[in-house]
Amino acid sequence: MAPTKAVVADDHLASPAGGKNTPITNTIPISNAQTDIHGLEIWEGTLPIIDLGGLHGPRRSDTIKQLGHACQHYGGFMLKNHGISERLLNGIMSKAREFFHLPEEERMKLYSPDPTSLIRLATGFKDDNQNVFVSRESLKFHCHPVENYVNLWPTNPPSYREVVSEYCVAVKRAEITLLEAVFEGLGMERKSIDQILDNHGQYASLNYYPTCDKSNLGLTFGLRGHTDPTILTMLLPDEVPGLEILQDGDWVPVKPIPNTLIVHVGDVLQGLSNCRYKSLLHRVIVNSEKERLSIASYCYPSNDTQMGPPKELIDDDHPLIYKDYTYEEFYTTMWKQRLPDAARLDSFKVSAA
Ligand SMILES: O=C(O)CCC(=O)C(=O)O
Ligand SMILES: [Fe+2]
Repeated sequence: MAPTKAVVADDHLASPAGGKNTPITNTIPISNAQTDIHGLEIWEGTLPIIDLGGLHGPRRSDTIKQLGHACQHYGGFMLKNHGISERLLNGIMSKAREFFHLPEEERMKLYSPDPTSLIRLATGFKDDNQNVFVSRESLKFHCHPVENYVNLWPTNPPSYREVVSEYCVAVKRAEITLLEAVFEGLGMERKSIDQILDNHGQYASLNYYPTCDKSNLGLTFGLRGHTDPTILTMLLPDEVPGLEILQDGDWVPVKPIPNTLIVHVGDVLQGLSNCRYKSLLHRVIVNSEKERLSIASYCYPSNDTQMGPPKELIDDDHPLIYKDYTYEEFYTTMWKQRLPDAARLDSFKVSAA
């Protein structure tokens, strides 16, 4: 079956150490971490820090439990020891920066308003209803399997295709390792990811947030509050803060940790887990001094994947919340309703029938 052509809304919207990637460890001491009641290390009061390396060895079952707690209580986590080398993290960030610093007419060659395009540049826009400007410019593209798409990618800046493909493959590897652990933690029958998610895909977005004039800061967002219509989103931020998550009714900033990814639970995992895990509501704010970049990798299942929760997750304490629906039905509905967040799943609730 052909891979799904997922549509990711504009305004929503390893095995570590495999292959030639050298595993990295955080050399910067994580001094602002505290511990929560589950014993998880929490970064600056925001998200737990998970060590992906813990899945390979005697700490595997503890790490799987930590992952489960993180997805259940926080909707996301900071991921260290993900197996993607520092060279590659810096490499993709530089390529993204070079791309967004190309002249506008060069970037605009990739512009398309069609969300089903296999690659497209999306620009900032004004939302007249809410009288706000959403300033993110992004280059979005399908990337798994990479050889099916790489020929559509820009050749300018030089080496763009090489570096971006290497990153996409490496982040996908980390994603699969994580997902296997997440599904195991949910107590789902041990099946391969391919069996659960069929011909799953990957979609990436290089995100660019220009600086904003001080006088317009109050009316400008990088991205408005949203959840991602994905299973998981793996986000590589640069060093400039800007991402905020909604926790207990407040927007709290997530400060980046060098060489560390930020992972969001997406709507699809909320549905698959019968709501044990909640998708993370997040937004991006801008500032007047420094541009910001981030690289998002979105993992989504094939069009035909049945998105209802598996039977192992249903019992008297956990009655069925979502009926069976396919991923195609989910994103078609999302696109039609243009709902910004996990409310997109509401029409698939058993009680909505
Ligand atoms: O740039 C960020 O920190 C977040 C990007 C994001 O939310 C997305 O691409 O869905
Ligand atoms: Fe997002």
